Amino acid sequence: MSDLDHPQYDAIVIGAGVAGIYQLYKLLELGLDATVLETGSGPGGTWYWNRYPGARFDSESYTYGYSFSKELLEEWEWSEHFAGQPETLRYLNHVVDKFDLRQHMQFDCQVNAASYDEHNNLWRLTLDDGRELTTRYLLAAMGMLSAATMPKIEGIDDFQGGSWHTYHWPHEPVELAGQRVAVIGTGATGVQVISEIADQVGELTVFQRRPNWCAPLHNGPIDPIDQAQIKASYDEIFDICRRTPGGFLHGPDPRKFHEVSEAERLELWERLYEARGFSVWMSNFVDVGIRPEANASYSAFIADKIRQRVHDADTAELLIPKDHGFGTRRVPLETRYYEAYNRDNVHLVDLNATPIERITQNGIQTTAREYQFDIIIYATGFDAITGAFDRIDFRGVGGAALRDQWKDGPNTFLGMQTSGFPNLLMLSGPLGGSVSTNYPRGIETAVDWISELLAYMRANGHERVEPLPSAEAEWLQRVDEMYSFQLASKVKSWFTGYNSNVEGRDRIRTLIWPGGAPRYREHLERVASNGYEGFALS
Ligand code: NA7
Repeated sequence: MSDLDHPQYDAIVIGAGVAGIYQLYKLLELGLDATVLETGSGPGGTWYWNRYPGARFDSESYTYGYSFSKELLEEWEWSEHFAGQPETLRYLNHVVDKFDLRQHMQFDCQVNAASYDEHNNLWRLTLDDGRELTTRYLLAAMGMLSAATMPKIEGIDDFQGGSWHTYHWPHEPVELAGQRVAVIGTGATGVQVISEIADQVGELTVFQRRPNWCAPLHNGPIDPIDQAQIKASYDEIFDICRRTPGGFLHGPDPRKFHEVSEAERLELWERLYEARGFSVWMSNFVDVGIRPEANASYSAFIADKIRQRVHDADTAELLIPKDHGFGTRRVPLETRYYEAYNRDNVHLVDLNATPIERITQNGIQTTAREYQFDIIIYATGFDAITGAFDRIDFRGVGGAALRDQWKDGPNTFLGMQTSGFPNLLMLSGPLGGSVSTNYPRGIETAVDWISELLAYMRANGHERVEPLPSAEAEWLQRVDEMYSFQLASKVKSWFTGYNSNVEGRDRIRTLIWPGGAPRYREHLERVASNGYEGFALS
């Protein structure tokens, strides 16, 4: 066969993050000729890029590592309950080297376009270095929060000091001591940065549009006794993660809000506020995310916690969300975040009262005044989940553009594939379960399922897989219906695909599977055991 009709690779994976690394491992295990293409100069994805001060897990470290290798679990020692970015990046590099994956990875290369050649049933990729590569299967592992978005504010390039989006934080050390620093954005990232640098910088000014409901992370070092305990209980840890909706160690309290007395409620809530990690969000009464009065009551409880921690009453009120209830957006976990505002060198600017007019040479001009800065940090978030797909010109059958297909909202079956794009398999695809779960737990599910699909196809002589539009429509309806019960579905956030800085993203979309990991896995298992019902295999 000529080069034109025979693909160079059996499989190309785009992205060398948590998903791409494990997917590559499985593809090689299947005996496929596979390569990974990665924009960064090394593996790690999220943990390669997000080098901003304070970047760390909100997942317990020992629930974030891969579960597929007992030897890896045994040899790796996390130093903290919630590891910082440098440690996680070291871990992912360790995995890559341990399983000899680096030789199958190509760094510093950006995929610009990928089009499906129907005649030859292969994908043609165009890279920014001018190369063209072909593959039978194309695995999208670009990450769910990898398309960083800058705010639409005039004058960003005029600023003479240092300024970065947190995702593009420099690899070289940044001198913060004594500097006048601005942070724009108070999502999970902004909250981590602010908490970390408040006592390092000269002056810190936070520009807040909407506050979020933040709660204590309760991080700490893992001592040798805990370390031994963790290693001895990995089976149990992963078993709990398999059973909880979010893939964490924290599952809901089965009781409903109205079933218990106020004293019992307060007892649970005080306990949750003192508990590690996402307990404060995920171990609550089952209906706090669904019933407005239950949610309002819990939100009032957390608001009082904020008032107790912030000395200045006006500042405390500004930090308490008024437009959404607790847990309806991503809950940032923090270490002394609210206490940062008690420091004399930390200032809060409410952008609703005084919006930013422009960035100037020297700083930020709001409707009230000009602020002078040495550094501006943009913690302004991402074009979530579909943004990474939009940045590559994916063309399916008949040259149809994926960007057009998903313009009014994505359609997929199980989050794994979208119709008209055969053999394009998505590891963190929209409407899928991996994007609403403790990421590596969701990713292992997706990678294992896709790998089994590829093995099945090979065993049955199939070389092309694509979802049926009917299965896709049913799936979207199911996801929509489930999501409509949740208070989060009405709130502007990256969960609902809202991003004021991106054309066409200034409205709510259905983006994630909301039914929890166990139920998602049931769907995957049912589809697979019925001979991949809902997919056309040929
Ligand atoms: P988020 O959670 O999307 O937060 C972005 C923040 O930036 C949020 O506070 C936004 O305010 C703010 N923002 C965005 N654009 C602007 C403009 N133009 N002006 C002022 N403020 C703005 O992103 P993160 O990086 O914090 O977190 C993303 C995920 O990464 C996180 O959930 C973790 O899972 C890891 P808004 O709320 O839109 O008013």
